[in-house]
Order: sequence, then structure tokens, then C-alpha cells
Amino acid sequence: MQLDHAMRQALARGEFRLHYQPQLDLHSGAVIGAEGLCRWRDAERGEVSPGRFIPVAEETGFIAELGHWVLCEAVAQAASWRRQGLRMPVSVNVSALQFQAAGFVDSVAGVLAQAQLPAELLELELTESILLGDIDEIVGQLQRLADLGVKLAIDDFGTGYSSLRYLKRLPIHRLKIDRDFIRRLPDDPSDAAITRTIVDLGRALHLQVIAEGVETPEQHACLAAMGCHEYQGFLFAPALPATQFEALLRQSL
Ligand code: G
Ligand code: G
Ligand code: MN
Ligand code: NA
Repeated sequence: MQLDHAMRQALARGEFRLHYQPQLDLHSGAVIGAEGLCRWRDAERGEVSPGRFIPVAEETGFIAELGHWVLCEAVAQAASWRRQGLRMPVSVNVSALQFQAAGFVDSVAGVLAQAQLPAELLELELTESILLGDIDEIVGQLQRLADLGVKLAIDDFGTGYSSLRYLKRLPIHRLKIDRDFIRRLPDDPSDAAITRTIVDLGRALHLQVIAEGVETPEQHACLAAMGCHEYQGFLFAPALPATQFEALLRQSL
């Protein structure tokens, strides 16, 4: 069976899962958020990595449906946590195709209303690829999302097309430093300079900055020294099923 067909069937059968990777305050170690990451185990193929199926979903357009499912799932999870007295913001990855689809802002508003989740508990992670196109239109759409109260982050920051001129105009609240810049810290002087520059840029523009892919105590210490306030990565935890995420939270309280 073609991968695209298998994905459609899997979604219809409820075989996708959303795992949650903790995001932490770098200084206190408190868990401050959860990034939802899609997982799929296929009967024939076994666990298929999103690095493989997301690009296919982007090519075939299936990402619109999958992305909608991810949004609904994450929002429902955050609403469930909230009913249990746990205030835990969730982030989801939004592909450019999904962002550009007609009615995207309305669908986000609809999903939040349906789950009765305050908009500020949802963050959308957008890559710089959404900035290709009519920039006034794009800023308008981002503004409508921001007006709902939804938080906006630029994912994989530093790897794409964003010009600093646009950055000033975008109603975003967070930059996510791509893990490619973090990987060789603290030894690589270029990566250290780039990371420090992004942290400083965030401070100057009053944006939160989160480092992705933090795996070692040395990387953590280096980021702390640079004044970075947030991180996620295997040093603390990979993306986990919701129940394991909750168990980890109880442990770390
Ligand atoms: O989950 P990682 O562990 O393997 O994800 C690999 C890639 O797939 C990353 O670039 C990540 O952003 C992307 N990805 C994972 N889940 C989703 C999702 O729900 N939507 C989109 N658009 N991308 C996702
Ligand atoms: O593109 P995006 O930033 O959404 O991708 C998140 C991806 O990074 C997921 O595949 C997630 O599993 C992966 N990831 C998260 N933390 C780490 C880490 O510490 N090391 C590595 N190698 N990958 C990570
Ligand atoms: Mn992401
Ligand atoms: Na990223």
C-alpha cells in the first residue's frame, strides 16, 4: 500500500497518536509547556518516523487533515489537563500548507471554543516557510490568530527565510532555536555565536527564546550562561505519551 493511502486509512482508524515533549524553564527546571509531536505505528511498516511521513503528507496535501487532527488532539489534552487542575500550555506544529488553507483561523477558533480552552494555552509553531508569499496578507492572518489570544512561535529559527525586517512586524511571542545550532555547543564557536545572537535578539525584541534539542549538561550550562531562559530536549525527556508526561510532572513537582 502507498504511504499516503496507509496514512489516510490510519487517521480514519484513529491510529495516529500525539506525544508530548516537555518544555522547561532553564533555571528552575519547571515544566512550562508541552510540544505535541505526531506518532504513527503501521501494521506493515512498524513505527514510521514523522521525519518520513510528514514530508509525504506535505506533498500529497494530507497534512491539512493530519494537522487538524493534531490541533484537536492537543487542544483536547490541554483542556483535560486544565479540568484536572493542571495549567499546561500545548504547542503544535503547523505546516505552511495548513496555515495557508482557507478558513485556518476560523478552524483554530472553532477547536478552542469546542474544547472550551483559553486561547493562551495554545501555541502554534510556524516555520519561516510560511513567510513566503504576500507578507501583508501573512501578517494579517498572524494578527487574527494573535487577536484570538493564541501564542505564536517561529520554529527552527535561523534556518529559513525570515528577514529581521519582517520579524519586527510579526505578532509572535517566541523563537525556537533550531537544534542544529545547539548540537555542537559549547565547542563550536560559530554555533555559539549564532545561538548567543538569537538569545540577544529575543531579549531586544521582547520575545521568549527556547533552545531545542538540548541533550547534554554542557549545552544546558552554555545556554544558561548566554541568558537563554527555556529549553527542550532529550536531556530532560523526549516526546512522551500523555500519561507518561503526567507521571514525569508529578515526579518533578
Ligand atoms: O517528532 P520528531 O520527533 O521526529 O519529528 C520530526 C519532524 O516532524 C519535525 O520536523 C517535527 O516538527 C515534525 N512533526 C512532528 N509532528 C508533527 C505534526 O504534528 N505536524 C507537523 N507539521 N510536523 C510534525
Ligand atoms: O521540527 P521540530 O522542531 O518540531 O522537531 C522536533 C523534533 O526534534 C522531533 O523529531 C523531536 O523528537 C526531536 N527532538 C526533540 N528533542 C531532541 C533532542 O534532544 N535531540 C534530538 N536529536 N532530537 C530531538
Ligand atoms: Mn516544533
Ligand atoms: Na525545530
